[in-house]
Amino acid sequence: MSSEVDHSFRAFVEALKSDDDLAEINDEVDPYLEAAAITRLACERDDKAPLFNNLKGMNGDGLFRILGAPASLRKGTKDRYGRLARHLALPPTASMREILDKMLSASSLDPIEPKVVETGPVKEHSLQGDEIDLLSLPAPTIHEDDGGKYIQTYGMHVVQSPDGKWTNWSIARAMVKDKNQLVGLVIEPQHIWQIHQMWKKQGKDVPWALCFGVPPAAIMASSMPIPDGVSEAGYVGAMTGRPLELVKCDTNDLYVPASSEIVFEGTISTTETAPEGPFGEMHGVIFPGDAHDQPVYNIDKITYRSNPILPMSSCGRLTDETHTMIGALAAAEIRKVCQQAGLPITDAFSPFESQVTWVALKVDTKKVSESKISPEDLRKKVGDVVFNHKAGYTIHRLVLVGEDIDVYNGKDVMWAFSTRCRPNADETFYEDVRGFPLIPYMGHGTSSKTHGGKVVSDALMPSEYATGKPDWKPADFNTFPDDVKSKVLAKWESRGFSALDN
Ligand code: 4VP
Repeated sequence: MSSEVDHSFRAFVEALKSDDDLAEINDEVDPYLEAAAITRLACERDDKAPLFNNLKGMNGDGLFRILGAPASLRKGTKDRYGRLARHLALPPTASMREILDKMLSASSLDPIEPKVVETGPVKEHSLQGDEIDLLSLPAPTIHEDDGGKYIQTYGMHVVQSPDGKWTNWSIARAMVKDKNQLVGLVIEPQHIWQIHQMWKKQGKDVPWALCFGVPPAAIMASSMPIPDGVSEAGYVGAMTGRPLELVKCDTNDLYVPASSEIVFEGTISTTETAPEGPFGEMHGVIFPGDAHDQPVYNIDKITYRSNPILPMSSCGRLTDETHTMIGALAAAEIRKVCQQAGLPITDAFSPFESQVTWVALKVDTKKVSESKISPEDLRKKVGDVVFNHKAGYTIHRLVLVGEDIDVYNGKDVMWAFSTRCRPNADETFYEDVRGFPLIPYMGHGTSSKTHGGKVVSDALMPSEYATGKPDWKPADFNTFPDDVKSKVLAKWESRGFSALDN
């Protein structure tokens, strides 16, 4: 690594430590629910990321430790997104807009292809054949009703199209099925599903690797719905400005980050399926007993560094990686897709308060008023673009908001939606588009599990369409006269109120 910045997962864990954002736990913790429960409470309280150094059942090489809540929130107002920022080597005070701009920056740059190196820390240890026994490793049980031990919540799957032109990196959940097998979700329209279909048509299993503890910029890209056919490795290289270092797998022709903590090498079956799930998911619930057949993953070899760390998302109710990453990164891609389609959208974010089922879109109301577009036409243009695009797959409500609304502030978005969007009259519904079956009202609701249930909700007021400006003033502190505000603020704390900067 010499004098260059170390982009490894291990360096990321060190950065959390130096930010005082790591709770190192050295007494023995049970991977059966206990580690997940600690992580869950940390997520629900925006507390530090727990690093479990002493897991019951670890093997002699320290296989493995667990880092919980790798990309959840911090308590502070100034460094709320510090853990995400550290994924991208940004200052911990980076705003969500700065984080998402960094993630989008690579979309307009030439890819920087990865560099192949001979070896790396991930090759320090290995297990093969009968030595592999996932049942004896401390794979976490994350929720009591989960269908299995979800060892894979934050690892990066590596698969390649049969022609070798597209190497896709993604996160998709998977649980332990047997000594050397996983079973996991491979669902349409995800890229891992698209590539699985290609191999299936050829009558072959999918060469596969699963890498835990990858460079954090890579896991961010793996969570983002970047366009079909774009390889995340080159995208990450462009984003960070330098090539990622990869090593070849020992048992197939795929390449994996050399600094990975743990790598599983093998295949995804295109013929064998097994019951998968249920799993306490990103929408904050689990339906006990709800298992479905999904492809089996076969593991031929495991390689790992000394004392490796398995990252884990104890996902569910707010706020964890499934919200900070799946929601936020879909919103970023939706912003880009809207802009590429020529729509007057300047910003996008998925409010946590919607359990990341909504995206608020900030509209350039000046442009809208100049164009004289009608509300109906604007809603339809936006809905047609987003709901027919893969980037909009997980999102069921788009809320159009004006310039006074900060889309990154859930209170602002809820205020606008609740008071400016008249139910039905200001909405355009979509029933003939792909829906997200994981949302409880889809997969376990009253109508189609896979289609519809989407809406564009217009929280722009008539004056914004006519003149580009509000014809109202908010009733809030900020709109008081400056001299009154200064007087109030000057004596705020001396009057016994809490400090203003938190
Ligand atoms: C982003 C899609 C998604 C699909 C499956 C899952 O378990 C979580 C998210």
